[in-house]
Amino acid sequence: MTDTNPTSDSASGPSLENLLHETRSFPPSEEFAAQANAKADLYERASAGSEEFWAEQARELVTWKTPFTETLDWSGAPVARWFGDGTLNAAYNAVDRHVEAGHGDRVAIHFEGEPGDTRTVTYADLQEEVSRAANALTSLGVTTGDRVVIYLPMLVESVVAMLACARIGAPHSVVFGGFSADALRSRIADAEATLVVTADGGYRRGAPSALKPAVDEALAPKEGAPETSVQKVLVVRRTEQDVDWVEGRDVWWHEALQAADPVHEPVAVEAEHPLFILYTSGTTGKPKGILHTTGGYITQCAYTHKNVFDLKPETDVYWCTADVGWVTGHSYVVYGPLVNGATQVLYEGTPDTPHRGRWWELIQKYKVSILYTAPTAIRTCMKWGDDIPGEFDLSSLRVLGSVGEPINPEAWMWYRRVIGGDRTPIVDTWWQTETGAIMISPLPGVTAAKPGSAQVPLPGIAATVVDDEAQPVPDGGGGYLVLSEPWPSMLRGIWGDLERYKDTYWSRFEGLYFAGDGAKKDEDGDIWLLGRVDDVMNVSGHRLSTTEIESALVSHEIVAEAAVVGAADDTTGQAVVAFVILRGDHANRAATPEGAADVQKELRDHVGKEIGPIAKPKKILVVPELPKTRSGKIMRRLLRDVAEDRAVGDATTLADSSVMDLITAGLATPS
Ligand code: 6R9
Repeated sequence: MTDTNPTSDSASGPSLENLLHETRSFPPSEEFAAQANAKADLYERASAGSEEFWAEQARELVTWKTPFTETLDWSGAPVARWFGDGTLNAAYNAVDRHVEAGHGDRVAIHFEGEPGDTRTVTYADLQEEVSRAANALTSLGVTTGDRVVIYLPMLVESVVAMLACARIGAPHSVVFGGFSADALRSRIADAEATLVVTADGGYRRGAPSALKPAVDEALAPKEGAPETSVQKVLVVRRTEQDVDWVEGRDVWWHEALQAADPVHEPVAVEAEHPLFILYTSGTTGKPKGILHTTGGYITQCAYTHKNVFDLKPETDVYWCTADVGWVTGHSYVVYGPLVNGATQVLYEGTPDTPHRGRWWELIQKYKVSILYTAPTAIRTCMKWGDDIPGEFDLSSLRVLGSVGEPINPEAWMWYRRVIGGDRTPIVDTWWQTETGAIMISPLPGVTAAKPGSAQVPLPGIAATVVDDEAQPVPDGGGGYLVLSEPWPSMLRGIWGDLERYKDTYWSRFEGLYFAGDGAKKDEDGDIWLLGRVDDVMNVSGHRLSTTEIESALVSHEIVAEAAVVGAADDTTGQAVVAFVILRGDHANRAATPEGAADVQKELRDHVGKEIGPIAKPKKILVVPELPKTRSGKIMRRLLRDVAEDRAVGDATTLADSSVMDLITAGLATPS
């Protein structure tokens, strides 16, 4: 029951067939391949010796203050040192050098606020603003090595604050703007931050939503909690809501920047100087502060951003919809695109404000050519219907990316057909907060894409699937995803807890990084991600992947979204329980008990047909929404509570905490 080994015989049995027999294949068009940054020879160049390959990338894509002479020092494994004797500054690389190269007038950021206000920020503007902010931080007492917590909505200031920290060598720790005061307090305490950057509020779903009260609460004395390390709070004015003010502690961002010198000399730091700490939830309650350093991290961000998205900085308009509170926002809103000198869109709000076509309208308006988003967003748009994107001109798009969870083949096909006009390559990119940058992904001008599979490790990356004994599985086999060689943007540890770092990632298999994801290799050797190992269910001794049953459900025409959990079951160990959102009018069908029973039967039979009778959900619950984190991951833990008839656990990290009420209220009526 608790055995989550996805490698036993049953895993390779009929249950995975529908995923692994994907026969659709989308090779790049000749025109695309001919103009692509990455050609097939990149794989050969990388395998010729990955250390030299990475050194080459680091020299080509990054400007060093002191060039490095040593590439990798792995003698302190599992803590790597990359480019250890080099010095550089990440903000200089992201901003100043583009201005020095004559690109000061290039737009860095097209900002679009949710209410429709806009701001165009060139690289020269960004240089001035980041310099002022760096001087302001310094005058507020922040020095190299001090930690700064950033708790902001998606604003230009969020990017500026991160780069200002990088400019003075003060590691930032961005806490997602929707996290609670308690979550903020524990992260501030763990990082021992001395300054917090926040805002009065931000716009969300058409209304101002306050932010500063959470900071006030997080910093207020609390019984049993240590006294806060925070000396100053810098407050961006966005919504002009009334805020409480602590004299001597709180400072307006605009006043501090106005008073600051617009010129600032970036601090050259060692390649291994901490750039940021980003907290992710672990299996225990205490969040893990994932530590990233400077040289290797920006090298791999720039390398992947250039090759996976085929970025042409002079002509592309890039848009990654992730929030900066998530690692995707760090690597693919801030460091990757800016180090590469890209022009990008930054959007503050939600995709359905004021209407469900907002994203597509933005793509039309800014002629976005590269879009990077998450499967959950794609499935949501799919649910809203084809005619909404159909109203807009999306012909500027030329590359589409996906990240965050496995993308079901049907959602992949929809993304390509409806958003990509049946024309654009799709890159399904696998990586983690811990890996810092993309690790497994097709190359858009090289790889024939296969819907639903992240496919191949990038040139320079060593990823494979192993069994319980750490042996690589043959094609067709399943097991655990591991990384077998160090990579430049790998985490350098968990902040303040080296043992936990070793335990979590390096103790499962000797000498291999254990990612925590189940994976399969198909007959072509392509990698399929099957979700977290703890999302693998065991029903009557049969190994079933949540992802796979979800894909089967979503492939039925009446289903828009599905989430599957394994609920404890006296007889079968675990039982499959599915939560589904029906498409459009079909939702009405489930409104009566008879209708709901019909829908259930139809879907159970469908899963039985697609995967096999063993995978048929024991229960199928029709719901209006699914509980998701801000980064778009379904919180199966909460659904498991519902499935097992327990009180619903802590829902504070949900993007919308009212969703659980909606779900449980709907289920209270007999169906
Ligand atoms: C970047 C990011 C990491 C976990 C990872 C895996 C899942 C991410 C995926 C994917 C299948 C993909 N994941 N990308 N699964 N296909 N293309 O999401 O980082 O928030 O740390 O999550 O997300 O389970 O282990 P993070």
